[in-house]
Amino acid sequence: MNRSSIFAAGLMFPAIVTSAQSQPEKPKLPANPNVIIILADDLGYGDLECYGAKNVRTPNVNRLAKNGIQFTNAHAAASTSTPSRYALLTGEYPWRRPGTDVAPGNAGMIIRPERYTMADMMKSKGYATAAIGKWHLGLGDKEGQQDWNAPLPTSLADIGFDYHYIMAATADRVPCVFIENGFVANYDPEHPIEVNYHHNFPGEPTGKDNPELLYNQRSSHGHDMSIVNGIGRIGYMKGGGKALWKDENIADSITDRAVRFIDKHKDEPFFMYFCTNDVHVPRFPHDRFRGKNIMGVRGDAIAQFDWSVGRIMHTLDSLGIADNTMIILSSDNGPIVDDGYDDRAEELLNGHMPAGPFRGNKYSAFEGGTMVPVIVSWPAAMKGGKKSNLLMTQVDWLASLAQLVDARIPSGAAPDSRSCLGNMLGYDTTPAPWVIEMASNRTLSVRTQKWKYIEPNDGPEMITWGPKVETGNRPTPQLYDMEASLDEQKNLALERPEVVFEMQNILRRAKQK
Ligand code: NG6
Ligand code: CA
Repeated sequence: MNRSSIFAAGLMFPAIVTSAQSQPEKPKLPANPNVIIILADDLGYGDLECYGAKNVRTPNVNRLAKNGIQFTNAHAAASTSTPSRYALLTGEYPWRRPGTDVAPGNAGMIIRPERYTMADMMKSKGYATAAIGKWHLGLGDKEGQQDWNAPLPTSLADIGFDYHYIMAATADRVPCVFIENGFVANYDPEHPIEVNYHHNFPGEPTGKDNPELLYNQRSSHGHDMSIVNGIGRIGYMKGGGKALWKDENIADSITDRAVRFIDKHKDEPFFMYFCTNDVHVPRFPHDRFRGKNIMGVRGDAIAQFDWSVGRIMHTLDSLGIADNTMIILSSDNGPIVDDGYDDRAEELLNGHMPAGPFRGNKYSAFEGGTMVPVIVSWPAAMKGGKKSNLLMTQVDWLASLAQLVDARIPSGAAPDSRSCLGNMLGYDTTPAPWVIEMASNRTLSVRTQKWKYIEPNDGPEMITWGPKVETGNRPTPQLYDMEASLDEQKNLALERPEVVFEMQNILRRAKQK
């Protein structure tokens, strides 16, 4: 069996929603459900048991899928974090906006305070709002100008989040501290924090000069600047003291804050944007998970992610609010195995395929870059246990939630977002007409339910700076029939020029908008 047919077989499920079926009836929706977005980091389409993973158990996510609809053709807007999250929260494609590429930990706010966000929208309807976990969209007014020893002048409160407990960027980027409501959590005045992405601070060790200090994890590429917790990072930082995170406790810290937020707001509608650090590098799960999975720390991190999901579900259950809570579970971009640390993830895959049947990975223009797991569950409003192959993009979630809570989006805001609420809840089987995906080098692709078009790009076919990943770059147009095969191997551009033309038109018109 080839890759596609193994996965096609693994995807057999009792009820498959396709665009060919007649429209199910629109249910009467209960008012004001709580909404939780659970966004994993670098979790691949093939990384969950309910999506065919064999080497790792994900019982909590499986249960969520049983309660809801599991989407098999849903896309992040970009194959890296910052642009993908930008699109999800603003409803604007990231390629319209310069400065949305993978951000350093001292980036200024990429979503400017005046911009309308999903959180603003939920807040406008009286929801209590929170962002917890990975942020990666900048803080403060200007790159490199933040004073990390004082409250930040601009942060998530300026874009609609009442409560926020976040990591500024990624676990592999400084500053390695949590920031709670705009100020370093657990701030240690004895150890003032300084951050610089260009120069080290005199006398501070680095992974490059002091590899003997990398006692927790060594780098395979990059990650050779400041050392925190025995792990080399991107960027230089000094100080932090008690405020520095311990990587093994990140999942516990953020999940605790999520549980507390839910508990505090159990009697009013709330919106929580919960972003895990799992399964991004450095993968350094808690001892409870460590050493349990045959795939090593990457498998342990998937199990830890599943645990976080389980704690949130359990909290909702025990407070009696699970029924009227809509959970949307997904990932910010496709998976990657070696992303710069020597954690043996590659040699221990044991046949596991993080991107499932799709070609490419995080960073790619191929589908593996942006095809993500998406599960939507809301027990009070939908029947569970379905799969749906309807084309979907995370860009459309802002307008979908606006429809859900009956919010008016101000004109000009969320320009690319079109409601797909009916798809998400299973009462509308008309898929998105097209979605656009952006690779890490900003190459654009267009997907329709059937076709995938990748615009020509002269760059190298493999990433040259570390990860072993196919970029998807080719100097001529690529066109793949995704209904014939999921693996993007057979380029039909020369055989089907009329389809190429149509896909190019979609892209041209979208760019002109
Ligand atoms: C890359 C990092 C990688 C990861 C990525 C962003 C190196 C060598 N690699 O530059 O480890 O941090 O950026 O990932 O530094 S993302 O999921 O947040 O987009
Ligand atoms: Ca990511």
